[in-house]
Amino acid sequence: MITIALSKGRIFDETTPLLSAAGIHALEDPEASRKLILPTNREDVRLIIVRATDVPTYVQYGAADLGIAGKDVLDEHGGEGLYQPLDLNIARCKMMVAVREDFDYEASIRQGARLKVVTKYVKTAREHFAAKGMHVDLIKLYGSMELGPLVGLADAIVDLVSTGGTLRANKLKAVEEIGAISSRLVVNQASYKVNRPLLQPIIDSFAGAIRHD
Ligand code: PRT
Ligand code: MG
Repeated sequence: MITIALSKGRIFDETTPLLSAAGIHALEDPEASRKLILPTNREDVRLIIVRATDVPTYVQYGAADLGIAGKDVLDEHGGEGLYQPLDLNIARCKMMVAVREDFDYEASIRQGARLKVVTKYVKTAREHFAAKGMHVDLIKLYGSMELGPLVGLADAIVDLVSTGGTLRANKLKAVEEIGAISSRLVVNQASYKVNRPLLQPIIDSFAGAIRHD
């Protein structure tokens, strides 16, 4: 039995065509079902629905053979025990630094100000500012980072941006790009060795269905 770990929402939606290419179809819609284990048309393949940030953990410990997770999530996890054969080019966005529209980020850097930064991506943020030689105080949040600068919790946020609509709606502006983000296929390294005859055709089908645009 092959177990594939996925999160609901954009990753599930954008993975559906890749699964189809491998001849795998979920028998239930995860948005409608409360089931956490979804059977598929293939008796030897099941899907498990987990939080996006938990996907690498399920795969690392072998509770799932395959998983699909954002580069943002994998960078924070560290990727231990994971083989990452494919960039699936789905759920694309950018990791950005953003501040209030009325905040002069460049000037405060020039003045050597010690910025307060809220983020759910503490490792990514720490590495980014360290590489720039900036001293910042990082404050970990679990969501709605955009609120931080509006209520005086922080000067800046490190978060994902896709359309930019959330920043605009909250009178924030992006001031620095940390990197491009997309979702990757991750494979449990031990499972890959043992189950390669079953896994490789799925990986190859995914590879053939990646959209390069
Ligand atoms: O939402 P939940 O708390 O359950 O978990 P999650 O946010 O970890 O999962 P989900 O499904 O929202 O995101 C899964 C993956 O999608 C992330 O790990 C990213 O790799 C990828 N992704 C792509 C995004 C976005 N685009 C994105 N725009 N994840 C989050 N966002 C958020 C962003 O954090 C911000 O709050 O959307 C908002 C900005 O969007 P725009 O379009 O307004 O710019
Ligand atoms: Mg989300």
